[in-house]
Amino acid sequence: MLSTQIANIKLDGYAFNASGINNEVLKQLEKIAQSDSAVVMFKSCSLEPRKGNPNPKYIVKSDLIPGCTFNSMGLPNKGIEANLEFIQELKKQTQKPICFSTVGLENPLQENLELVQKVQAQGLADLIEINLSCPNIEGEGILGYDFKSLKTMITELSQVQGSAKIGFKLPPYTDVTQFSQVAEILLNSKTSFITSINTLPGLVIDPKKASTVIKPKNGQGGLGGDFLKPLALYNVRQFYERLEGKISIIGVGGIKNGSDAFEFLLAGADSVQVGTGMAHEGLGVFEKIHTELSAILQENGFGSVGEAKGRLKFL
Ligand code: RRO
Repeated sequence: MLSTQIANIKLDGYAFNASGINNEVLKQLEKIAQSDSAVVMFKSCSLEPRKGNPNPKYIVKSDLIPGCTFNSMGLPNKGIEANLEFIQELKKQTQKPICFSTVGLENPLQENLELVQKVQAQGLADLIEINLSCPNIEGEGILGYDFKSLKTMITELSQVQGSAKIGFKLPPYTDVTQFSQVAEILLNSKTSFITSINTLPGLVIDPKKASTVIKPKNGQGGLGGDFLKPLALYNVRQFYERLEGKISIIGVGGIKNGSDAFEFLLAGADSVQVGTGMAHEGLGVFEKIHTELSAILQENGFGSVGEAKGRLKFL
């Protein structure tokens, strides 16, 4: 049986569901709890319920982007009050750690503060992933690229201590100066974990129709899946080299089998999340990843996840 830890929270398994894929309502969350996912991860939640962007807003599979998904969901979610009830129900049904997810819109700091305080006051969640990287809010930039706001958000929000450890979901970064700046902010805060990376902003065009493929934001959205894996591995490794083992790292981007998960483990990820892999293969993907990863660890002479973590070889 594989096990790992995120900020001292023990996980039975290494992989769990990424936010945003079939985890918006209680029925879907219950199915995740019953699967081999190591954590029950929630859809990012705002203070008020939201319907999200106009359709079509989600491409699950297309030859235009093999192995990928593309979305501009626009944060559909049931709002904080309903989501707190979902946590309460799930706690009766599962021992698995629960990772809540919060997002702020017009006033991200204030709204996230209120959300995190409500979750901490309830005292049932194990982890809170604060989403600083949604690419799909009309008229708004990605918070994680505005380093001044990022510093304030990470510093203030990581201080709201309670039953849940606080972490941040980050956008894909591409330059060493970005990793250094973000790592410094994180190390000077009370952050327990990061999740790296969110979807990559992009534009998908269907040449046969000379058209975009989704409606919101003139066809721009977030790309997930196969195309992301090298970028996600790069992000995990860059943070692993800078965070001195003080902040746990959850890798996400293009993981669909045990070999992919092993690559993230070698890069330094404490755990991984699966989004597109779950959209394409369903909840069975977690058992598959765990079975395959166990075999790979054994073949390579590693007795545990911890033994292999970060043990990437260089030429
Ligand atoms: O709901 C979304 O449009 C969405 C979010 Br909040 C996010 O963080 N990442 C993404 O690809 N879509």
